[in-house]
Amino acid sequence: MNTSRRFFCTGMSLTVIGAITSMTLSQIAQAQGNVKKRVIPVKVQKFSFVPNRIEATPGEIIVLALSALDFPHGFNMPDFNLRMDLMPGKIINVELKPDKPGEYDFLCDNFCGEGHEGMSGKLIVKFQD
Ligand SMILES: [Cu+2]
Repeated sequence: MNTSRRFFCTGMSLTVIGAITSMTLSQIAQAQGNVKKRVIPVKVQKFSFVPNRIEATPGEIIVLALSALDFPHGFNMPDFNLRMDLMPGKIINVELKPDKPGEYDFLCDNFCGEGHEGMSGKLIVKFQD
C-alpha cells in the first residue's frame, strides 16, 4: 500500500515539472523572436486612420505602428480595453493577439476638430477564405 502511494506521488511531481519545462521553452521561443508578428503601419491624421480597415486571422499577433502626423490624437479600442495617446513625431506600437473572430472598432478619442466624430476604423478578425 505504502509503496504504490509513493509511486503515485512521484508521478505527480514529474507531471508538474514537465508542465513547467514546456512553458519555459515557449517563453524562450518568444524571447528569441520565433513568434511571428505582423507590423502594420497606421497613419493617423485629421480625420482618418490609414488604413482604417485592418484584417487579421484569429490567433495572429499584429503590431499596429501608430503615428500621428498633425495633432495629438487618441487611439481607443473599447473591446480590447485599450487606449493610447498618439503624439506627433512618435510611433506607438500596439501589440494585439485577437483570438476571436469578429469586428472590433477603434476610434480617436481626443477631440481634434470638426471631423473628429467620424474618425474611426475596424479590425476585422476572420479565418482566411
Ligand atoms: Cu483625432
